[in-house]
Amino acid sequence: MSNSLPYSVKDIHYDNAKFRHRSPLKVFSQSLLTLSTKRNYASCSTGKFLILILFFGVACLMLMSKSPNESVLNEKGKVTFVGGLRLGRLLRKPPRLPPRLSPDEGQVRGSSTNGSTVSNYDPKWAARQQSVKEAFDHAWSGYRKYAMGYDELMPISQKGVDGLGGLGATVVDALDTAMIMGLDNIVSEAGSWVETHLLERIIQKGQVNLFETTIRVLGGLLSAYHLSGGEQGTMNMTHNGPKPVIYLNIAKDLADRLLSAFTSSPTPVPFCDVILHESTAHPAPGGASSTAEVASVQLEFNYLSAISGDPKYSTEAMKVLAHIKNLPKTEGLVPIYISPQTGDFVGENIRLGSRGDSYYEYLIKVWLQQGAKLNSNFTYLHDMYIEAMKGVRHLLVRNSIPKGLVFVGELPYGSKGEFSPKMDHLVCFLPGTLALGATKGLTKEQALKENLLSFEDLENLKLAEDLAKTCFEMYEVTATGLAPEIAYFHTKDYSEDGLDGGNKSSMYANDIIIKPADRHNLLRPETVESLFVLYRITKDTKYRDQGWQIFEAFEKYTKVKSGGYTSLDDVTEVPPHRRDKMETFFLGETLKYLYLLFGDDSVIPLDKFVFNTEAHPLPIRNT
Ligand code: DMJ
Repeated sequence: MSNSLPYSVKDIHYDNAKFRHRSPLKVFSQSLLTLSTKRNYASCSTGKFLILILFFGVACLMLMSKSPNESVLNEKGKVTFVGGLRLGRLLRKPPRLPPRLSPDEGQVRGSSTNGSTVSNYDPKWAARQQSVKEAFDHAWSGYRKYAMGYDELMPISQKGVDGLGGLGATVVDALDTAMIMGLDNIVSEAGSWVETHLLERIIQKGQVNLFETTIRVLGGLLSAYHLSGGEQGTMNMTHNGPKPVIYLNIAKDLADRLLSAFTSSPTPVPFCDVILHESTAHPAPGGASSTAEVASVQLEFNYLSAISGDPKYSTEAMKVLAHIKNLPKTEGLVPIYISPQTGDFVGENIRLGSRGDSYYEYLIKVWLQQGAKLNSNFTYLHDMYIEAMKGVRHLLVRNSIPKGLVFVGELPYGSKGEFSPKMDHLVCFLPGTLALGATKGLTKEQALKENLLSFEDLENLKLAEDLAKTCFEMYEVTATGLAPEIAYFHTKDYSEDGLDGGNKSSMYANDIIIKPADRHNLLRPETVESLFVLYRITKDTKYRDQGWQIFEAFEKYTKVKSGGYTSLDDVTEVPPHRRDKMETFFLGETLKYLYLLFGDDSVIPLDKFVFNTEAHPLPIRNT
């Protein structure tokens, strides 16, 4: 895996300066110079000394006239002419590894307390980023006061609940967010809980879901390992909490048990439930696993193999995708269930919402993680992704009426059945994934300049921007400014009266239909995730403004005074009825993406990291 993962543009320049390529001519003239200098020291006569000065002068002129206009930005951002530097460079010692940054420097460059580096610091966004950091602190303080060690906080009843198998999921999900925000006290608290309790829990606990445990707990541990400097040559984001190897060892123990989901199955499709203390696994009650679940554990298992040196994790996980490659699909789209017993898809229900979503996300992200074009073994993933997105555009994308919002619907009975204009909030991961897949993490401007965007990329980027608008309007259209769990769209074939979101002044009030059973909000991250990715890629500040508006609505309606934030029952009424649950992904994802959206682009750059589906950043392989 990656040996050197710079966190800021400034550091990339720094690295490049140290590892600059040296031409054979330079190497030759350098040794000649070194030799003559040595000789002259030995026998110093005036004649020889004059010849030496002459030689130096000629060498200088040759080098300066070769590239008079070549210039670089020096470390202070000033332009320096390279020609003038060359003599110095010839005499420079061979390149050596850059020194590890001191904790303070690391803070400024990678994860300063306000998260902004010098390059594009803007006080307005720095202040907003600070507000997100305070929100995270408030969320954590409620959790630690009332629910430390439980999976989730019930902020209104002020107690904890184990909804995910009892591995303290909030602690692990929140840990890398605290590292990125530079909240050292929280890193210490969470880290020391992990060190003291997590392994014991893993050894003792019973049933957990393979997918949820992988993306939240394993993913959180792996990110914490990386961000705390686990890989040699990379920078630490924190010096607090346990040593990185502690995270790695716990991750290995957990993954060894989770592996039973793969090894007990008669096909490459894993069972969905694991009994941790027995290291055994079994299928879900109905028999089938969710397609998104079995196909969204590969980033984590691949990275664990890379850092542990044991290929078994990656081998098992990648068999799933290689197997799915050969299954029949509908224009690249897949049903949301798959059977571990037969290895085939079950039913015909196609959607990009629950149980379907991250299948598509991981196709492109695993390809990116594995070095994309560097590694042709995984080209099939890119092909599957491109075909699927073509299928999305052809079969699932429609426009609402009267105002023409672009949305992604569902095919509950396959491509021959009726189209449903239903879109889960979960689908709002798609704009970010489409934009990332198009530019591979570069800015749009850069990708266009370098002529890197194919026709498919451009189509996908356009769809990304249209869908991001729709996802934002799902918030804007409600009385609270927060999105419902599910929206329907008014089309020529589908309409329902009197089910608007409660914000009569929204121009899309008649386009978006919100049914009573779908009006809850679980503090989900997908829209702010996409706003973050789109902002990084397009640099359009409207995405930041929209993110801020959403954050303010969370602050207004979901904040619980005594600590924590809560899910809501109904976003269409004010004040909304509160649900009493703070999901782990509010700390793991929602607040992390908002924080990054308002901060400097060089923190966790998108061409160096992929975020797993729970927002835990993992480095991209660069060899
Ligand atoms: C998270 O656990 C993950 O993002 C998952 O892929 C989908 N659902 C939640 C957040 O909404």
